[in-house]
Amino acid sequence: MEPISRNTQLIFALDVTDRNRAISLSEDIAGFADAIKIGYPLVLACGLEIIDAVCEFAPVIADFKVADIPNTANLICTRAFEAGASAVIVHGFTGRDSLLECVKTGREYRGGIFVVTEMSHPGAVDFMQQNAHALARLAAGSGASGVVAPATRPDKVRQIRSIVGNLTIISPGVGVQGGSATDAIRAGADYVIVGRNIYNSGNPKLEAERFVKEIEKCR
Ligand code: NUP
Repeated sequence: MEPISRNTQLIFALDVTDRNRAISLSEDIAGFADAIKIGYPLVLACGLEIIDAVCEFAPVIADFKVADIPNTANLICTRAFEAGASAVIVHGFTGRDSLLECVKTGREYRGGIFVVTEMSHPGAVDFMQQNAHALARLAAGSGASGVVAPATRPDKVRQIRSIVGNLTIISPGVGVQGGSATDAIRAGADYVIVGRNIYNSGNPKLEAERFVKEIEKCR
């Protein structure tokens, strides 16, 4: 089962820390995004309950980049799904046992698990890049729903697509980080993740719509 359904191919990264702003942005962007990604900045500021509040507008992906022993990974994923998340982002570098525990927890909640391969920032070349293909292979054999791959390096998205087959690829790094939404989609991403370019713009709704129209041109 797909944790989110493909329509606009845009995932909105809601990295603000004020509850009212988070809710009003969710309301504004809901019609343009297939999911809203919530991470530590918002959850640490407002509590886990914010997931349930945002779920009212769009499916929520909890970007907790889980990286722990299997038991703790299970406890973290369980909290995220219990709070209403449709999917959780986890790291794969902790190894097969931890990842399989996340996937098992996801199945129990009929939720998705996305595995980080290579991150989008420059520092990803220090350690992650050398292992990105192995992480993609691990994800492909784990039963995870998909992977996270860098829009800042469309060539890597293409390589990761060839490894993961029809697994879902979600791709951050568009806009402020330098990546292009259309390049990432053309390289094989199913969804692009956009945060600052939308929520820091003067008109977030219009900016989200602009991204959706840009992505549409790739179809
Ligand atoms: O490799 C990754 N790069 C990345 O930017 C993996 C991520 N999960 N992210 C997240 O995507 C990052 O934490 C932020 O929430 C979002 C990108 O935001 P922005 O650069 O569009 O503001």
